[in-house]
Amino acid sequence: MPKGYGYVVWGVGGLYRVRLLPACAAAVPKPYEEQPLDGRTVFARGRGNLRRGEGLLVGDFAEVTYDETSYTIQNGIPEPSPDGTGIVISKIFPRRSALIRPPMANLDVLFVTVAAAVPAPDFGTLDKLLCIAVHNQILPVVVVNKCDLAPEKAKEMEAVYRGAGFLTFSTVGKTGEGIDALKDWIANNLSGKLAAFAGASGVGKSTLLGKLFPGISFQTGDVSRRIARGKNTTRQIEIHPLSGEPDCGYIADTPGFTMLDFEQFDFFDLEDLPLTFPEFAPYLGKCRYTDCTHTKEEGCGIVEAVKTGAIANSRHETYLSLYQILKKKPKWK
Ligand SMILES: Nc1nc2c(ncn2[C@@H]2O[C@H](COP(=O)(O)OP(=O)(O)O)[C@@H](O)[C@H]2O)c(=O)[nH]1
Ligand SMILES: [Mg+2]
Ligand SMILES: [Zn+2]
Repeated sequence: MPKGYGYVVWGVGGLYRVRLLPACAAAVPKPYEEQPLDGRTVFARGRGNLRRGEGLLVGDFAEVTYDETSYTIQNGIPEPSPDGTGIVISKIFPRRSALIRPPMANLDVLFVTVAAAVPAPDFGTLDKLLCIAVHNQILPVVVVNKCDLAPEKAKEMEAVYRGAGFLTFSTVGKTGEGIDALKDWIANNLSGKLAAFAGASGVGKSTLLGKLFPGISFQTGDVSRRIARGKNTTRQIEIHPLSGEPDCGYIADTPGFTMLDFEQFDFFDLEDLPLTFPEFAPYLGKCRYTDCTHTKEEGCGIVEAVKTGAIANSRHETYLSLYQILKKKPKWK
């Protein structure tokens, strides 16, 4: 029976869509011989323990097995069955990352969007989201939008996050200023990868997505709002290929992943906290006390660095507040 490989790009109630890659795509395990449905996006159902849907996530890289009932030849071209008849997701490959909410596998890059003003930036939530990305091996990219509304503040934010080691872009979504640099980075760094935008409501995510990916029609309305309205809507996450190229990147249709979606989930334990602040790395292991909590100790390299300005005060403040939260978190899950 033919087998194909591709990304699960959509799923609802046990029915999925898989974008089957052509043989030349880098992600396809070799050796591989061309199959009738290569390059097509097909409906499919999960096999066995994948059937109930719990095992599969949008973003999964999957093996798909199909039989002769799964397509018909029309004008010499194999057309996949419109309802996924005969097409089964037979295997999922190990994930590069997995999030509980938003439920998504293999997210590689998270653009964390924040406005310089309107809404006023909430650094605690922004930093927490960056920690969650770092902890889950997802590359966070900071996008400071609405720079027109508060140029000085925007510069300051850019300095803080760039200084902390994050790739940082400044944009004015409304006019398109700064978009080209972001576009270039995306064009050069997302091949074969999956990216999403997150950020509080109103920071300009939809505006940016529209400018960055004019060919893709995203759903409107915030995911979190849809969750609030009805159940099971979280399954409607969709990932869009960025082009028709075999090794193209993908962008998740998440115009409204607000911070909240991530917040109660995918959190981590206290001992992991310092590791989620990239700018702490040079100091870790060098404090006077081996059990240093980096909150207020004498001889703490991190506390010292905050004093000299090498680490931004606002970042350390977030560290302190997350430290208090995680201290109360039970060790078991
Ligand atoms: N002044 C200014 N307004 C912006 C900018 N980007 C987006 N907006 C406006 O901010 C509002 C919210 O934008 P939207 O993209 O819907 O935000 P979302 O909720 O994050 O998707 C809209 O009225 C946009 O026109 C910007 O860079 N500067
Ligand atoms: Mg939006
Ligand atoms: Zn310390």
